[in-house]
Amino acid sequence: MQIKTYTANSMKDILSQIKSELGSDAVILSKREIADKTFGLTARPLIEVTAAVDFDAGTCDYRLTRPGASSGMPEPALPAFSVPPAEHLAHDITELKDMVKELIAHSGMKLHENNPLRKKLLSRGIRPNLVDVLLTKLGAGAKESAVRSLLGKLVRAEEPTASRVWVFAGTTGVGKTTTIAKIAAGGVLNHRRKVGLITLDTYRIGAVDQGRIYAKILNIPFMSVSSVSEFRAALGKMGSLDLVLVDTVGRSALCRDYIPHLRGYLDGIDPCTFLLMPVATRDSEMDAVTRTFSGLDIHRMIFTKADEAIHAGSVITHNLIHRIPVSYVTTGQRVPEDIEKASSSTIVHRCLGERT
Ligand SMILES: Nc1nc2c(ncn2[C@@H]2O[C@H](COP(=O)(O)OP(=O)(O)OP(=O)(O)O)[C@@H](O)[C@H]2O)c(=O)[nH]1
Ligand SMILES: [Mg+2]
Repeated sequence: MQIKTYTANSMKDILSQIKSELGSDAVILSKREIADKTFGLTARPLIEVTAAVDFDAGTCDYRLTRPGASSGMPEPALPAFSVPPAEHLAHDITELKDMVKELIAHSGMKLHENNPLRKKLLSRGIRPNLVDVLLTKLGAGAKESAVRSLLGKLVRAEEPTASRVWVFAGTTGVGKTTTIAKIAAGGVLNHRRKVGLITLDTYRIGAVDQGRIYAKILNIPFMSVSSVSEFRAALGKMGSLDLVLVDTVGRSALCRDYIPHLRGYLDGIDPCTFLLMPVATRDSEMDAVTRTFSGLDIHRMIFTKADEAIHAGSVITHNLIHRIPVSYVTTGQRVPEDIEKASSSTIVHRCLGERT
C-alpha cells in the first residue's frame, strides 16, 4: 500500500495528479481546506488530500473511477447483433452499481461498526478513516495478527540521514534539549564518537545554560550562536567532529517569522532535520505543526514523552498520513537512558501491546 498527500487549488487538479501517480484504484483517506500562506491575506484556500493505493478493488468506498469513467483499458468491441434492449440493460446495471457504491460510501463505518478489532484500533488512537481503510483492505474477518503485519509493512521507521549535522526542531517544551543530551551521551559513551553541540537558543533565559551543562558533563564542545554567520563559524570550528547536534529556539510554531528565520540558518547546510512531537498530541495539532514545520524540510520524526501517553496510535496515524520516517521514540526524563531507536515493529507493539 502506498500513501501520499497532495495539495492544490482545485479538487480537479488533485484528482488528476492522484490518478496519474497512484492510478485509478486510489482511495481518498482525508480531504481538508488549508490556508495558502504564500500570498498572505489574499490567499485562496488550498485543498489537501491524502490518498492511498493498493486496496481490494471491489470493496473501497471512495474509488476515483466512477462507473462510466474511462479505465484506460481498451473497451471490448460490442457484438454486431447488439440491440437497444441490451443497451438499456447495461444502463440499468451501471445505475445499480452507482447506487450500491453510494450506499457503501454512506455506510462505510457500519461495515465494520461491530468489529471488536475496529474498537480496539480506535481505542489505541488510530484515526477512524484509517482503521476503516485497513479493515476494508484486509476483509471483514481480519485477525489482529493480519493488522499487525500490514501495519508493520506500512509504518516507516529509518535511521537518520547520513549528514553529520543533526538539527532538532519542534514547538516549545517538546523535549529538544533533553533528547539532544540523550543522543549526545549515547554517541559519546556507547559509540566513542566525537560529538559537538551548538545551540541557536538564545531566546529563553536559561536555555543556553541547559545545553552548556549537558556539554560540560559529557566533556564535549559547546557553542551558543545568535546569527547565521556565527552559526557558520561554529560549524567550521566543529568541522572535524563526527556529529554536530544543533538545538533550536523554543518558540511557538505559530509565530509567523519563526520557520523562515530557522530556514535562514539551515540553507545550504544539508543537515538531517528532526521534528520532535510528543506522542500525546492531538491528531489535528500534529497535522498543523507538521505542516508549519514542513517549510524546514523535515527528514525524520522523533516522538517524545511516550511514557506520558495513554496510547500511541497517534504515531501510526501521523506516519501513515505524513510518511515522515521515525528515527527515535523517547520514553522518560532520564538522560541518557530514556530513548529508543524506532522500528516499525516496536511502534506497532507500542500501539497495540505485545503480541498475544
Ligand atoms: N516524561 C517525559 N518528559 C520528558 C521527555 N523528554 C523531555 N522531557 C521533559 O520535558 C521538559 C522539557 O524538555 P526540554 O528538553 O527542555 O524541551 P525543549 O523542547 O528543549 O524546550 P524549549 O527549549 O523550551 O523549547 C523537561 O522537563 C524534560 O525533562 C520524555 O521523553 N518523557
Ligand atoms: Mg530547549
